[in-house]
Amino acid sequence: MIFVTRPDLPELNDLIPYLERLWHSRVLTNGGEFHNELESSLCKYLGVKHISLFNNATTALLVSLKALEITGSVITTPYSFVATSHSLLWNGLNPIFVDISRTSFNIDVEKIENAITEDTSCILAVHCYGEPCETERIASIADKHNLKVIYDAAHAFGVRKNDQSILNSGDLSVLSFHATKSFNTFEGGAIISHDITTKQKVDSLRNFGFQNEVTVSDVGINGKMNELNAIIGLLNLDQYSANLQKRAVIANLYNIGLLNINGISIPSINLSSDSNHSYYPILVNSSFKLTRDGLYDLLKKEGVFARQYFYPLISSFPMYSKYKSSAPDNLLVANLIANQILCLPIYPSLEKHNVERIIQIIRDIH
Ligand code: T4K
Repeated sequence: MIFVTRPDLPELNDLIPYLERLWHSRVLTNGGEFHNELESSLCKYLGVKHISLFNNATTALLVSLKALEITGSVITTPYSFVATSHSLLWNGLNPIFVDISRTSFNIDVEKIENAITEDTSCILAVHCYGEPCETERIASIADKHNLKVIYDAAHAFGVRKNDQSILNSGDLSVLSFHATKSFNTFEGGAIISHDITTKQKVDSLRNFGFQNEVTVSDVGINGKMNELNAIIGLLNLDQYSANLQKRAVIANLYNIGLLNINGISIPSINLSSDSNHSYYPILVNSSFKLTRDGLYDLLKKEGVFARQYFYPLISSFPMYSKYKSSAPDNLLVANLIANQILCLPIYPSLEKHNVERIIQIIRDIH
């Protein structure tokens, strides 16, 4: 079986000296040496000021909303992993879904202002598949309406725009280091903040709300990353650039192999030289010989497990469908894309002959 992704792993031999140090120190979590080293290495690698590591991105999303004291309703996208919107409900906030762009699959900036209500306090946008949102335009809307901006950057590790890390946009950004992501710590995540006061608040919320040994100042959570995950992160960071090259080679093979197939379109993120190639989405439209689901099934029969990220839309899950903004006629593009999307396998150890086989299966149908 070829899966949509396979995690990058460090060499076992490289892991052993770290494990020996860990066993010797017996500092397993709560801000140990590997955790702190990973925070500073990531700041340097990503080009950001402050990073707070988390046990996963979902907890980091919960904390980001809490840290900015978001209230009322939040403008967001229905085209994401369900954790994006779940973070709102966990904070007692109401999602307002806005349709997405046909080309980037990110929130459609043209439609944000119309969706803002009196109790809107924040925009929670997603850099979907690592494609940067229109951050300048979102910033000017947010300034005009006095809104905070949080970016769910779960897919956007290492992505840069205008020679700057995309993570420097908005008030906070959240990364995921889940096993399926282009940079992984098995499970993990992070919040990027731009000033030390915000980082300290995030760090305290990540640790139950403790200010010091005897003072708890807020309803925090246990969101800490442990030392084992941090070690995996340090080792995976060493090989990230080499792995990115391998992903780019695979994306290029698909880009060439899937060119000019009637009914298959290749979104711009796959063609961008700034992409981190964490996903390889294609759109299967009605001029293709099979439906999207038909192609998914056929690939599966051939041992290729592609994924329909993101179908169904978040807005169609029962806990979200009751919101007014979930109405399909408010989310026409998102519904269209969700029905056509298919993410093909992409990961550094995916062999060339397997990529060629996937391309051939699709070409043969054509
Ligand atoms: N925001 C956005 C925009 C996100 O996409 C996500 C997560 C989050 C927030 C929340 O981040 P975390 O709290 O997870 O840090 C996966 C991931 O679980 C999830 O992290 C990810 N997005 C989402 C898009 O995909 P599944 O249920 O589709 O993954 P799963 O377990 O089916 O794995 C996919 C394939 O990867 C498998 O078929 C085989 C392969 N795989 C997976 C794992 C876990 C492996 O080979 N080894 C592994 O250990 O959700």
